[in-house]
Amino acid sequence: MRTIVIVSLLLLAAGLCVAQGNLVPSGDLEQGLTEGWLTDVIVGPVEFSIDGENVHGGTKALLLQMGQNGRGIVRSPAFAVEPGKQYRVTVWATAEGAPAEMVYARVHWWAGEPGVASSEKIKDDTRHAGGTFDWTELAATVTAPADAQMATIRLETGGDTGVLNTETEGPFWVRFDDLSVVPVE
Ligand SMILES: [Ca+2]
Repeated sequence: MRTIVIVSLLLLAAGLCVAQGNLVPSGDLEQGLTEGWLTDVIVGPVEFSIDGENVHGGTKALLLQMGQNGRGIVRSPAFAVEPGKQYRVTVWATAEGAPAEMVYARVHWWAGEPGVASSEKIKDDTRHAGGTFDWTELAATVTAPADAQMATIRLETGGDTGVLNTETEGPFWVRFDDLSVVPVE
């Protein structure tokens, strides 16, 4: 009887290990931009804040407020990935006056810990959104390249150098919440 109980507990533990949770630390933004999160102004002005007025889940969301033609990114802490493995990336966003197709999340794959000595690899985007829209799920299923060891997720309002000359009619804001990266089993 004892053997059966132990085997059952081991199977339960194995099942819990397989069902991994969100790989992004503080992806729900309830603790704000904790250690490892970075903000970057691509074209200013951009103000980054944690906002409790309009959220998708919990009581906090990330707010980016851009001046006309502004562009900003917020980068998640790095997390380990397995080469060749598929991951489901989702984030919720809402915006007012954003440029077309400029609101999305982007995966950066790294051959090591992100930094000066590491190499940045293929980039994959979630679905893009733009204009004025209520909370919308932006998602994609992505595959880690053969030499990827780590990944970061960038929440963007158009951080690509190729789109910097896109003009907006005026200031605009974008909120992000509930960023999640989960291995596809
Ligand atoms: Ca939240």
